[in-house]
Amino acid sequence: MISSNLILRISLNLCKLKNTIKMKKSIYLLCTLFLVIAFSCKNEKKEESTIESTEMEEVVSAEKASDVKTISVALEPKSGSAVSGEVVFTQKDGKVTMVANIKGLKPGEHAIHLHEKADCSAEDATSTGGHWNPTFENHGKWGSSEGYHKGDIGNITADENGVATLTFETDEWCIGCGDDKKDIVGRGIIVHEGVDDFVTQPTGNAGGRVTCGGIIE
Ligand SMILES: [Cu+2]
Ligand SMILES: [Zn+2]
Repeated sequence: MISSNLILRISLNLCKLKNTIKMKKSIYLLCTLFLVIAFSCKNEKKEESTIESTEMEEVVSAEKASDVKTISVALEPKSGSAVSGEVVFTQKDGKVTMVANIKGLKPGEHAIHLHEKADCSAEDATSTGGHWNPTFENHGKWGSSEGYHKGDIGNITADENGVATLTFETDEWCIGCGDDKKDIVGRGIIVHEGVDDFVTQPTGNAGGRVTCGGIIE
């Protein structure tokens, strides 16, 4: 690549040449052409750098404004099941959105909860402990006036192919904020064999634990 400065120098020299020798049409044209190229190159460079710095400013201010945090969790089969999936938690503007994609389920409803610990080591996932309940309330349906655990997400429905998806949003959770009553980091995601009845204490009588994932930063 020939730099614009070099082109500019060549064109200026050509212009001098034009003055010393008898004016020739071709030299005059070349001189003009080079000058035009040189100046347009310089202008392009200026525009490029202006666009780059504007884009960078926009990215920085967007990050500051929303402070987005994301954790992706892989679910592993438990209790001899073939249930697996992925759960993504995203914190933005003071809310956490959970998007779950689960496969290998029996068609129909299944309970889904956050349990106390991110430890999925046990074959039946009992190593995750009970429902995450930092506010010491009764088990119940999310939002119920009679109380609910902060891990009582509810039920998901698997289609005839055993696939279930869920989008759940709340401002009662956070990702890594350090507030024991809100922070989901260090908790476990459990999907059950059965349905949460929202009544039976303290489990919802949802049966075995068929898949497990730890929420770890
Ligand atoms: Cu559970
Ligand atoms: Zn519960």
